[in-house]
Amino acid sequence: MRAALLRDGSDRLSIEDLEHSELMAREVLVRTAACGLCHSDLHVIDGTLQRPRPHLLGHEAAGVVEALGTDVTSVAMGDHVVTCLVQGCGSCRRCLQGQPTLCTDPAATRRASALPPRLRTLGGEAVSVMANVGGFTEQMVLDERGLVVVPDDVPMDLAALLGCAVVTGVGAVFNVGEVQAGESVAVIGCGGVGLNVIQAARIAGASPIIAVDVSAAKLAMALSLGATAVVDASSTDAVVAVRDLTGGGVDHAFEVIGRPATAEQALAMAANGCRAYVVGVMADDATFTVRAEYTKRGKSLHGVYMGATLPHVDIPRYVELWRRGELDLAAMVSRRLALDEINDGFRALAAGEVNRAVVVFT
Ligand code: CND
Ligand code: ZN
Repeated sequence: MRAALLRDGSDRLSIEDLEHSELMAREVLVRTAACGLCHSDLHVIDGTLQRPRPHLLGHEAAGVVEALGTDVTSVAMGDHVVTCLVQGCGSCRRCLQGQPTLCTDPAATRRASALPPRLRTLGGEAVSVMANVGGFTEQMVLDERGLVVVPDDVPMDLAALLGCAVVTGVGAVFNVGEVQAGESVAVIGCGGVGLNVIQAARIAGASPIIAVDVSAAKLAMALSLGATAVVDASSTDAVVAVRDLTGGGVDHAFEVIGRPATAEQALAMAANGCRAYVVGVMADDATFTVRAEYTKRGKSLHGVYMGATLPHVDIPRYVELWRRGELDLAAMVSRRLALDEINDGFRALAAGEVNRAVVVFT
């Protein structure tokens, strides 16, 4: 099967053939239909996140079930499925508390960490896999716990977004922020994930919803998806602007870029007693400063991983919001590409040209 691989010494993906070893008991072979390009993939390409290479990127995919391991019970042949980055073991303390995004044994479902390696190039090299998904390939093998079945009428290129951009952005608002009607929200970074934070804030009834970005096109998109005010951070001090618009700060400030400076901005934008959230991903050893003053002012900082999602609960809810016209998935996809156009897709993502670009397999 063809796949886009990230190799040592390169920031471009090469199209190569890979092979899976045979299915383990709880594994499922999925024919990939679509896989979105996320900035987290770019973080691996640019070295912000270190992963063993050769590496198969892509963690926001949808496809059709094509074969089943002997013990699989939760999906059937022909089912349309969305992949989950969150694949809790189901038995550690965090999973039992309903927080699989904080699972302490994520290797339980991790084919890539199995020995001998389960995914190889035709030359026999072991290939590691992004977030236990690895969607930039014609066929994926996933543990059944890492798949959510979706109705057949959800277009596959839109369904793919449910796997990351939607669960991360909407989950940050619903599951972590628990944003209430009438509360004020600022969103710094209005890309694929940030636009979903904005949509969820609108669905929750937040007001005002202030979108902050450096791109005029992203700010226009933010307005069309629910922002009530915009701040162009390329020409304005975003903290001053947000504090002015809200008379001293917002109830919820979401950082959705993955930069220390904008994480500090989120804390500065939060009103006294209110909360900042870091949704964006930074290098593990990146640091940023928390002014001691904020502790006196009762501010708090929340890390958000994968929108604290319970994929099997949340993804069906988000499908329902899409069906009712409340969650706009179509507007999120600005570009569809073939697998061998993937490097241009990542160039466009890095340049801020797309909300989401999605690889569509024929
Ligand atoms: P994308 O590149 O689509 O969006 C980033 C946005 O930030 C763009 O619209 C930029 O124009 C904007 N931007 C850049 N610099 C600034 C600035 N200084 N001030 C204001 N705006 C700026 O990225 P994405 O939406 O795919 O991902 C965003 C982050 O979320 C990224 O760090 C990614 O790794 C992370 C993420 C986290 C998780 C999770 O589970 N926590 C899952 N997926 C993605
Ligand atoms: Zn992602």
